[in-house]
Amino acid sequence: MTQNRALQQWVSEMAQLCQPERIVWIDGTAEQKKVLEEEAVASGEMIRLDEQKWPGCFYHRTATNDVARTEQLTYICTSKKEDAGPTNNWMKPAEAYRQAALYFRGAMKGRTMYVIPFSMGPLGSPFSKIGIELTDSIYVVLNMLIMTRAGREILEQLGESDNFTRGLHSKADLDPNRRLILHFPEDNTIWSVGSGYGGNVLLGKKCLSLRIASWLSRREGWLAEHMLIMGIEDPTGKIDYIAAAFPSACGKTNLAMLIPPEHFRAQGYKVWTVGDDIAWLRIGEDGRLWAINPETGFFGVAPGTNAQSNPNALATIRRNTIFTNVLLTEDGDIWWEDGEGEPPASGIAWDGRPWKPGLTDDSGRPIPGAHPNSRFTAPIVQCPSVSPEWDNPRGVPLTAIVFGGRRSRLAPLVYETFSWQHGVYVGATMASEITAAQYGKQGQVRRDPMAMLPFCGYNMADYFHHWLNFGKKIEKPPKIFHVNWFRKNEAGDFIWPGFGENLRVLNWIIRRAHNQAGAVRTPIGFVPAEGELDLTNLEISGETIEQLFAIDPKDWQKELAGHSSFFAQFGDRLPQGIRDEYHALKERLALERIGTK
Ligand code: GTP
Ligand code: SPV
Ligand code: MN
Repeated sequence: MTQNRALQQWVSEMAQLCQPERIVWIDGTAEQKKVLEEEAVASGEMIRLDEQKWPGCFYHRTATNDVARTEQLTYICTSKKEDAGPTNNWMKPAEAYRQAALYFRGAMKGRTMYVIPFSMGPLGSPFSKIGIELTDSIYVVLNMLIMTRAGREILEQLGESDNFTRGLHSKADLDPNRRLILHFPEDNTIWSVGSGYGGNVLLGKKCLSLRIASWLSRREGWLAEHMLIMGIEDPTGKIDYIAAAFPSACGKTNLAMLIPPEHFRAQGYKVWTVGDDIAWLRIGEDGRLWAINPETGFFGVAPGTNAQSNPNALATIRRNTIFTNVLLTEDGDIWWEDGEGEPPASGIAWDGRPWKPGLTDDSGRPIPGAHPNSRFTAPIVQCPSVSPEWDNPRGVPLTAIVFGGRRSRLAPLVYETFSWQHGVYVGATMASEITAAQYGKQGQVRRDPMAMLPFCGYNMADYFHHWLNFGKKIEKPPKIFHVNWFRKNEAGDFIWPGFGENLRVLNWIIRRAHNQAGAVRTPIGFVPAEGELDLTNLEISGETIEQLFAIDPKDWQKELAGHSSFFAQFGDRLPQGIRDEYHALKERLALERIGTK
């Protein structure tokens, strides 16, 4: 399918290593997709769902030990350890290739190796990057066909160039002891072996569009970020775009598809979805910051998705969607916790075991039918709120950047940073409670700078430096904010209603960015002045609002100490701008009487 010698040679070398029975090139046609679906159903890799209820939809179950990204097996393999930095696992490239080759050798015997040419970003956009993924998983192929622009036209675009990311993936024997997710930024190469789960194996997503892209973006002068992109249209028809970085399973998909509360809808406010997970940011000729979503689909968290929380997601996944690790019923229907309707009387849980409502484990906790990190893969064009600009090769211009995390305490509902440099500091000190999207102790707070801890493909200190420098080059930089939808009361309940109501906060953010809203200065940033956050028709007490904006001096002193110990690991490499902001915050906390608002 190609005359590209570099590509041909690489495919043939990888085939020699993995020894597949045959090689199939993915051409992006509907006919080929249909054949692959039938093959996957015949082999049991996928189950076709009820055609009436779920047209064009499939079900897939991953191995029970393979249901989230495995950060402890994810490596950045650079010649020098310092280039990967203290927050990444590191291996010498030669050693990493050697070890993974042991697992890849002969791993595709009796299997087909699929060659997927794909583009992250619209074909021909200056933003875009081409990758080729070799994989022995039809599930991966079918997901990549939803998540990326894939097929013959990518090869035409590539021509004779050898400028493409080389991605090799094999499920091998799905043995967690023989599993590695390796990135070789110096070689523009990704090797993933022993897993079949999303973020580990859909190589265009986190591996290319964040880890490899972040490395490239530093050299080429742009930013690759773990951010949603959305447009907010006001009653006059003006659209403001924002990009927001929240850690995994902290609300990006939900915010990107938000439906305005009635009070705003009636006035004519609309929300437009551009992307829900990844943003590539470049400075435009007009001096503004422009963003594209390099993907073409959503790989979203299923549990919690219902008509109340996210009707747009629900409408998006009605057809042509792949469901992974949710609950399956005998008659080809599916269900998940906090989804639509009552749970079915019985079904098969994500782990393949029989399930019925009310099952509990030894300690009396309910056993979920769907895995908490179960997911849907659906085309963005099916989303009712998809922005007409979603695949504009120029991207969309940003009014604001928003950082946020899952903090039961500490961080107020929203605050505005004092400057780009302060904004970078706030991003760099982001923290969040661990969720089911990664293996680890759930609920524990960890630092997750810019939501990129697991995704930054180089030394995080250099990444902060790149952010600081980058800001100096933007003539009209977006303002930077921090939000927290997840504050809890003593009883452990969320005190902010969240979801659609989050528009109230975005509305203040946009008005602030245009100097049209009042604010009060606190040591950590600006918070909305009395009456500036539009709470019309929201049943929320004054006391709760006070709790939402409380800035507790004791908590913030502890937080400051946390910043300091987090930064210590970077030693001399930590940029001066970050040190300056640390001292400035320390001083503000010491000097100013803390006002709660
Ligand atoms: P990744 O795909 O892992 O990067 O996650 P994400 O950031 O897109 O998170 P997503 O929108 O899928 O939300 C994850 C979980 O957070 C779901 O269970 C949601 O129901 C919940 N959630 C999202 N927004 C809110 C909110 O405003 N308030 C509360 N309390 N929960 C929310
Ligand atoms: C995340 O964990 O941030 C995801 C899902 O978006 S995965 O693609 O698996 O990384
Ligand atoms: Mn994500």
